[in-house]
Amino acid sequence: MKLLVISDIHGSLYYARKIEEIYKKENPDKLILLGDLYYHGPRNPLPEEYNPSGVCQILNSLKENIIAIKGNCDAEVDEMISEFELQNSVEMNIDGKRFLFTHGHKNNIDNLPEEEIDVLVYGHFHTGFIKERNGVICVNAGSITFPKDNTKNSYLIIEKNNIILKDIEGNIIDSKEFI
Ligand SMILES: [Mn+2]
Repeated sequence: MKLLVISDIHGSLYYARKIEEIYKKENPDKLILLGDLYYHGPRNPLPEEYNPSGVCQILNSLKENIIAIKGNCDAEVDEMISEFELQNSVEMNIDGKRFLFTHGHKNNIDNLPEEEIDVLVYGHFHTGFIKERNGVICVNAGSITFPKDNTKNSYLIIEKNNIILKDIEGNIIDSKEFI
């Protein structure tokens, strides 16, 4: 199974179209969205082509294959316009490893979850990385729209026991094998 993981779109139609391109190129089985889909949020500037309903149209067109997590900028009304469910977090067994997908404002590398997991995957901080803490692989997908601290606009691929952090051109930034 191939997973494409994207976080923190924050209402940018420009980057939602990039997601469509990446989706076609990578051809994943599932697209996991880690939250902060539509609203730009009071801590961010307006993104390129701010158009929450346009972003929603693109995401709804991919709804069959979307697994979506709710971010701290995602409101009740966002759940109404989305034709897919927004969940608080999702646990998944991938190749025998326990993955927890979450937005990151509650659980992150500095606040590991109480559940026993092998890999924690989140966004929220807009800084893509792959690290390890207390035996847990901690992966931040970064933000497709608003990268911070000199990181790149990024996304993740999880496939064949590998977690790969890529920039939007598909160049590998970092990767980690999990066995
Ligand atoms: Mn957030």
